[in-house]
Amino acid sequence: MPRRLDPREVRADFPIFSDPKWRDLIYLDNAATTQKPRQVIDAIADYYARRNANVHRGVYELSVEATELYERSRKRVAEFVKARSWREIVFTRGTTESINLVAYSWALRNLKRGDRVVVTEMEHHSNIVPWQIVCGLTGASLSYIPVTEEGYLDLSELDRFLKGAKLFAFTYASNVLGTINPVRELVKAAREHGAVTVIDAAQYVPHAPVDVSEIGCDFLAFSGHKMCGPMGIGVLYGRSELLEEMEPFQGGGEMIREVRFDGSSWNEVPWKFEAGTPNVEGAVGLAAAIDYLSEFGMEQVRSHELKLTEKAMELMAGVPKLRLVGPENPKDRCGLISFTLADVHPHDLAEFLDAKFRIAVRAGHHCAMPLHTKLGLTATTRASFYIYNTEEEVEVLARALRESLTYFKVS
Ligand code: C6P
Repeated sequence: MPRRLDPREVRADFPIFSDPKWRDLIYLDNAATTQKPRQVIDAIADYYARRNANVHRGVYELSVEATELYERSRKRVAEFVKARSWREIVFTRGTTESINLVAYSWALRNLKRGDRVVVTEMEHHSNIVPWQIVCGLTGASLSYIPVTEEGYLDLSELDRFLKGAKLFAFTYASNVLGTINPVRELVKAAREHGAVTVIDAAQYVPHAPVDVSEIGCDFLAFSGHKMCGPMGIGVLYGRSELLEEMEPFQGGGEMIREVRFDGSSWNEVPWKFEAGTPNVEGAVGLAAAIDYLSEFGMEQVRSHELKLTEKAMELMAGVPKLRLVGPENPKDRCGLISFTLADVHPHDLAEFLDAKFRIAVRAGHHCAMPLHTKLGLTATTRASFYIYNTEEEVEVLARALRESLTYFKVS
């Protein structure tokens, strides 16, 4: 039986919410990074206190145990996203590095002048800039599937976009619009056109069940720190056949089988892509985060966030001069809401919410400048939810937004 997700009980697991300085904090910046439960903090402390050694190197017991712990974490991640094998899981520093790994190890070697890469207009910079760089180096071109006014991908010309495309990279859920994309449909279309698929799942894996084998994508990237895990650890899921044929991303220790003065050969997958001493602490912390989230089950995580999103959208619709961006139907969103309030600058609004109500939200372009340009905005304010957020916090947010109108003298 999964543990019941009662946000008040969940909060007790997160030391930051009982810290005297932050006890009254309303933390609504979970799309940027989530807070960490004691279970994750303890797992990391335990690793350093009792199990720390370099991995894959020592023959002594402590190093063997550290290696087992690191590799067990990989298996836990594989299970969590339903990969066919733990060999399909590469540890990286985060979503950004995972996408760059595909850009440099796959795209740079497989693209040539005249080839086409397709992304969408709702991508985070991490899923645009690596492709711009690789297209610049190879002479391939980059095209963008448009976003509709309602905040969905305009798929009316999907076939035209994908005709002759070599690679299709898209986000599972937008970090600005909240839109959850129809990934199965997108992967199916890409496959019909022979394009390799890369899914940026930074805003989805932390919030709902994911089954990479069923989705059928070639690559999928996410970050540990957005799902109760530590910073500096992320994951690239890659289909075995592709990882096998790819060249390494970086060179150094760990990723080699043999090094000679006249050349080197590579280690097996996935270690071929993990040059240097890996982030063992991060992998251990991520596995602890997965264990923690699994106590509730990702279905429950999703339904809790959906409930908060529905309530927030309903209450925010009643705030004059507040404009939500993204789909009107909360079911089409992950648990985040970006908005503008009259012509109040999002940074001023975020500062006011923090100073007066202790509400932490993000303001700015959220590393999605092209999307903001498309929306005709320079910045938005964003509230994003997680398992420890309550309906009362959503009510305070709505009340605070109403008071902002008076404070900023919006008429
Ligand atoms: N978005 C946000 O506040 P990293 O930094 O590598 O862990 O994740 C990058 C990234 C990639 N894709 C999407 C959809 C993302 O949302 C993010 C991170 C944070 O929206 C920080 S900019």
